[in-house]
Amino acid sequence: MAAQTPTTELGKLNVEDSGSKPKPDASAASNGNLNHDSDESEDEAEEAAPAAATGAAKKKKKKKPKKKKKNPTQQSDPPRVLISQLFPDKKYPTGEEVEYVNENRYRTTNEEKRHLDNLKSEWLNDYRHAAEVHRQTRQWAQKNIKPGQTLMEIANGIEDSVRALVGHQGLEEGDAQIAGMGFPTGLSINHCAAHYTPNSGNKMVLQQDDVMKIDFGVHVNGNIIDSAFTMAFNPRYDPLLEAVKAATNAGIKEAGIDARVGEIGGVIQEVMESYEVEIDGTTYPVKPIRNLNGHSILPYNIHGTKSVPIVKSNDSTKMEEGDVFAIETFGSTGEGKVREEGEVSHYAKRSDAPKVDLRLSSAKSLLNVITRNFGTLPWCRRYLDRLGQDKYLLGLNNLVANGIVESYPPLVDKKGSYTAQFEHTILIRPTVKEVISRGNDY
Ligand SMILES: [Co+2]
Repeated sequence: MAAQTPTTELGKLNVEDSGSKPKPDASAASNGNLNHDSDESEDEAEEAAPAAATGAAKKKKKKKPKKKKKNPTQQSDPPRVLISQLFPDKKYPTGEEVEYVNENRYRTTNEEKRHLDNLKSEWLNDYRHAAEVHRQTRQWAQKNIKPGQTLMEIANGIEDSVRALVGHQGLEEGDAQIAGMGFPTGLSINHCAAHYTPNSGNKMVLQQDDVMKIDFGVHVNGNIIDSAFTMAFNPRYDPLLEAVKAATNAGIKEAGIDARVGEIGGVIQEVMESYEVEIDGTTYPVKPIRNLNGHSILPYNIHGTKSVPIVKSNDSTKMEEGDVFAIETFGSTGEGKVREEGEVSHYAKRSDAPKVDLRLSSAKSLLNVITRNFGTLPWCRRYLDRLGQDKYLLGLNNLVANGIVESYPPLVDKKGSYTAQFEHTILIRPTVKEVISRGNDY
């Protein structure tokens, strides 16, 4: 999930368009169902086979072979098998471990630092668990998302997978805070860079020439994986996607203990600006979106206190041992600057919410629902719908106006421009840097 630069000189921006929310194309059929074949037959074939090999004594007993339901050993399509079942020892795969360099090189083998690592093994395992859910969900999504599908079915496909893989549907109070969505599935298209997800009734359909940023969070015990990628079906966008992927990886490489965030921004900018992309005969420089940032992550709190700019800055804040960061970069063929526009879908209760005596009873009761179900984790309107809430907009807007709930409107660059994003979560461990959400996809 993108962090906005705290400066609010957004008003000065004179990008002259309104109502630029991408419109659904009436001509495209919307029911491109997510197609998947089931591979359930495998287990049965295996169970039927070994009878002949067993001795006579066993044969007698085996008059009425009871069909034993074996635990699945591989993921289904769509993903519905608990990750904890696929890793019966409950040890989840390690992300990409990168050794520190220079004055931090000693850390990799240092006894004291290894001890510090071991003290947090449970936290680390929860984080790796969440990362594996993210990888398996997104790799299924990458295979199955096609033009013609509605954003609604794409978002539901991802969220149904995440909830099934952690085994928490989040329909009872408190359940969504054990494990599940770390924040809503952003499906931001073309000049929209971030924070778009369909609200109920949205009929938008993914188009062949769209560039879609897919940014979703998975958490286990409040440890949030924030990781995003970009999908396009027209190869003309490849250089744009390459630029942003390379810039994100450059930022990840620069990150480490005592690294200054402003300098990381400079490296990201340099890599991103070394690319250009030709679209319809016009060549565009790839610009970093300068008012979007990476950010630190805290338990149950997607935007921690530190920012990681994606352009050079004199912010000398340092990364420290124990920090968790979302390194995300955005590239654009437009202004390289976003502003808020369109209907809000993403919200979160502020961790520093003031104690306000709410006069509006609908706001009071909605706040209870939010607190009990999501705490300070971000959510979207669809999540209220699935809890059976309705007619909540007045109360919701009242909570936003009172500074209790923060709204995250869609963030857009100039109409007609294209934006891309790649993002990973990294752990600044005592011994190594772990790119925990790394996969063989990105
Ligand atoms: Co983020």
